[in-house]
Amino acid sequence: HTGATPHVVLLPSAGMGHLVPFARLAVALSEGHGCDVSFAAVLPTVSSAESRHLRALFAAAPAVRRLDFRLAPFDESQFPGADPFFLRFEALRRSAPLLGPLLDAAQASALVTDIVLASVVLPVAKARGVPCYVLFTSSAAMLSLCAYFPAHLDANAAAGGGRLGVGDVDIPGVYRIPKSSVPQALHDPKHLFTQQFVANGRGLVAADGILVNTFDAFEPDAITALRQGSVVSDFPPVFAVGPLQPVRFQVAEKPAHYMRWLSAQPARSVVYVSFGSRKAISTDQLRELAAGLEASGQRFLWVVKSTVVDRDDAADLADLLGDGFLERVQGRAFVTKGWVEQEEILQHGSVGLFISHCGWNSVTEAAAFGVPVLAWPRFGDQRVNAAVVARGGLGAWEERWTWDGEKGLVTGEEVAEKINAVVGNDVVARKAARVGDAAAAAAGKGGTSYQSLADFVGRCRD
Ligand code: BUP
Repeated sequence: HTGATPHVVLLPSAGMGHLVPFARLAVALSEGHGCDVSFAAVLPTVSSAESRHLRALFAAAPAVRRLDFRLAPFDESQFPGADPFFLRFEALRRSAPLLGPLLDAAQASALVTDIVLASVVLPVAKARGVPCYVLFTSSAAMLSLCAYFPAHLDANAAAGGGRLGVGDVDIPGVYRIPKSSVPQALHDPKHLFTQQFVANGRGLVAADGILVNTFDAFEPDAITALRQGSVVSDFPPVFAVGPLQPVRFQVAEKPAHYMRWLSAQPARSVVYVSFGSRKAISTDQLRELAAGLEASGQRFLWVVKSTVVDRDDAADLADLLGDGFLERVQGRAFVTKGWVEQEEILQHGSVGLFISHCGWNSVTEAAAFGVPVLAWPRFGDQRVNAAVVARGGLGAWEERWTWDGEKGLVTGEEVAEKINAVVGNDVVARKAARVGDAAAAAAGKGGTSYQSLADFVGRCRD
């Protein structure tokens, strides 16, 4: 694989939030930039959505080679009650040494590893002389937090005799991330996720470069600060390559039910509601949300997820949402528990607002299609991403709204009021459309993100 065609090996980790951008990167490198691409499939997957996505990727992009990556045995019982995705991150991290032979056999020109594996994979690649890049699957704001967080903890420990822990984080050159937006797990230094996050943050400086699924015009502060070395000095080059374009999967013979329903609704009239695939919602909050959607009087398409892992989801929608709800909203609403093709939904002209948990892929998809977002973040990086939505002009964020019930439930009344304030609001819609135009310009030939990816490929060629 020397000379003109670089061979790039991609190593994603668990969860759709990680698999989706890796699949998009695989296709962009293979079809858009003439690379040989190998894609590590880590088996078994945690969710059935991941299994389906892997199958669909290899069917849609036959040039992308599949590399099966078998994990070392891992005793999960040492982490009772841990999130199944965090457990998989840990199992993958412990299997990093097994990557060595895989890289040797592949004769890779470069490896792109998922951020959650960075600190353990980088040394393996380095030891073999394989350049190693990181794909950061969240916002540049979150990347700046990841890079700066170890220094924040060190400074607080020095100031408070090791007792202070996490506070508001003033990221040099970026902006302040209030303590309430710092991912909850990071407030506990002993948390498995915190240990991984800090190790990866410290390890990042050893990467040959970092790819981020964002674009210059959307997150100028964080991208500039990272590139100038204001966040961490001697930081590796940052390639803002987003929004990565959706993979064109083979089309189903018949459009899905919800797409047919969507096509029968007036332009920009539908509120699309989805809070991602990774965490259950309490029944009480679910019912307030239902009440709010009903009281708003708007049309809506709601994807309800009530379990952590989709394989466990047997609950009945009618039980979940309460007596008579589905009947009362019939006609103006489509409610489903199943997997939907979100990209297709967000591209559809009938959608006028996206109520989102602000998983980063969801944000980039809304940005790509200029759909206004009402941010209702839940956990992890989502509050940091919600701030990007609000700052970047993509939509609104009601910061008081949480999901932990700590500040009490968000009532149906509040939800309805907020929806009606943003849906059909011309100012909101115009600003979001401008973000969509900027996203298209960045990703198009000659745009900042296209050029960044070309620069990355150029380095793999050297
Ligand atoms: Br749910 C759902 N259909 O029904 P995020 C999600 N998606 O296409 P998350 C669907 O999965 P993490 C569905 O378009 C996005 O590309 C969605 O990624 C797609 O959030 C992806 O938005 C989900 O980053 O993952 O699932 O919470 O927490 O790992 O970021």
